[in-house]
Amino acid sequence: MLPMGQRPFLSAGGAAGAGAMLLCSLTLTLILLAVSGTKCDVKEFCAACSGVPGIPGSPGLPGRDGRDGVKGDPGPPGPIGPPGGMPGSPGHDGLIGPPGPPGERGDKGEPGERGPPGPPAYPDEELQTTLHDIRHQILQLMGALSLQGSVLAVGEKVFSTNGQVVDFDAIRESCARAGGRIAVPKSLEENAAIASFVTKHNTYAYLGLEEGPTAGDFYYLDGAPVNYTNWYPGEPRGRGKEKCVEMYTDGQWNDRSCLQYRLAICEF
Ligand SMILES: [Ca+2]
Repeated sequence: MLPMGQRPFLSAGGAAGAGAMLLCSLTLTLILLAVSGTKCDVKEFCAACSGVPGIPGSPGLPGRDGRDGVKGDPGPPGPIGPPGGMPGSPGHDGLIGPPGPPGERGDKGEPGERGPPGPPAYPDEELQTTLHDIRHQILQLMGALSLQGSVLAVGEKVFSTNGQVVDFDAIRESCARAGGRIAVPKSLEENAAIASFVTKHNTYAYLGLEEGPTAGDFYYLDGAPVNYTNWYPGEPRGRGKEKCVEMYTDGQWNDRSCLQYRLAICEF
């Protein structure tokens, strides 16, 4: 077989074009230089045979995304939104506050229902019976004495007379022996009760009063000053010589000697 480079040469002997003749001559020259051992300067060869520019290639595929950039600054606040949003749910109760000042006193309420009866003050039946009997006996005696006109009860006092007419000391002794003292009125009512005895017996009566060191000053037998008097007009005028006091039948008083005989009236 012949070398490939020899075929264009052999065909040149035919009817080839002028352009083909030029290209083939250049190729032949390169072949000859290579066979003969002559060094070929590539640079000189390339500069000499710069060809026609080729057709531009089609665009390549898009490249990969680059790395994320640096975070930018925050933007300005947006405009306030329109009102009318739904109200939120109620919050929790707060702490209990301090107690307030006391209120005004209210009106008095209606009385409650009566409670059940309590136990007796003295549950001792025997004692109760005794007290009942004593009360009954006292009422019996008061009734009997009142019928005789010798006892009068005024308030907490009981006045009584035995009808005897004796001097002051005898009356004082008789009353003390009976457990009482000679009667002395300390009010209008008591004076009237004593006066009723005096009127009934139609005689004067001594009262439980004594003249003190100063003439005209009379005291109760326990030394207390007199707080009620019913002197007859002008009395007392004994000027220290009438140490006792008698009651007239009209209930008025007169200072008098203690040695007269007067009705004995005691008080209990
Ligand atoms: Ca007198």
